[in-house]
Amino acid sequence: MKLLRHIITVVCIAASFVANAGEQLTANPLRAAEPRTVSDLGLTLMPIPAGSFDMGSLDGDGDERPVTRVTISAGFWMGKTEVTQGQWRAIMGNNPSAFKGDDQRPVECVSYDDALAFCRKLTERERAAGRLPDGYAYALPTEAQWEYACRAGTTGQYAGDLDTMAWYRANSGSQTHPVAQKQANAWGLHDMHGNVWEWCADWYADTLPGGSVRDYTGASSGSGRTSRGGGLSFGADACRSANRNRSGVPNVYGGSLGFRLALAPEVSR
Ligand SMILES: [Ca+2]
Ligand SMILES: [Ca+2]
Repeated sequence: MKLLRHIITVVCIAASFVANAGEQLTANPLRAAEPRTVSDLGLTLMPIPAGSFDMGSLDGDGDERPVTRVTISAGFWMGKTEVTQGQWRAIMGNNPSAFKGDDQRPVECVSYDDALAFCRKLTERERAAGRLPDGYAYALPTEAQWEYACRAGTTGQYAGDLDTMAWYRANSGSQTHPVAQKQANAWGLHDMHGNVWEWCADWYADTLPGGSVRDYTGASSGSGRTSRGGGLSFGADACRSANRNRSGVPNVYGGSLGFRLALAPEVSR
């Protein structure tokens, strides 16, 4: 009888493992850890695994608290670099940037709405070409996705040595630089610190929510969106992984504000 109970327990555990594995596959069909490319755009996206991290900081600005345990429930892809001027022109047919002269420089002088328009157009194009998995779309990353990807498993102020990784006030010469010249973080992402600030999808919230949150998406409404990572004319403090910035909408833009793509499960906002 004891043996039988033991066998039943083992079978039940095995069955639940198989069920969970199946569930996970359904929820996240793209968990294969391979980069994705859109070759005619020279666009590469790096795989970001599902997982949990501590969002925020105890020694930063007030809006970085309380430190919040965030679970990213589905793997996604994050642009290896900021969207470049060449990529922008290929999709939108113009180049609004202040710092021109090299198509590998990040696009800037784009508002939040401009960035969303780019995401929508690229999504339509790639979907029509059959290159997008069901339920996934190009989007701005949420703040949580952005910070998770920026940290790439690190818990300090930066994901490595700032001068090696970032163009910022101390070394940029007050201009943008072609993307991916500085060292990538552990997940292969360049210029998360510095070069241009990057729009995130969320409405800016004055504080983090605290506790444990699954797939945090910011405030439900507001008067500004968030941008992250610091930029060419800003100091080291602005470039910290946890630093948050409120940027106005819909028509705020500037020579130090650009964006990077996420390819993630589609959400309605
Ligand atoms: Ca950046
Ligand atoms: Ca701040």
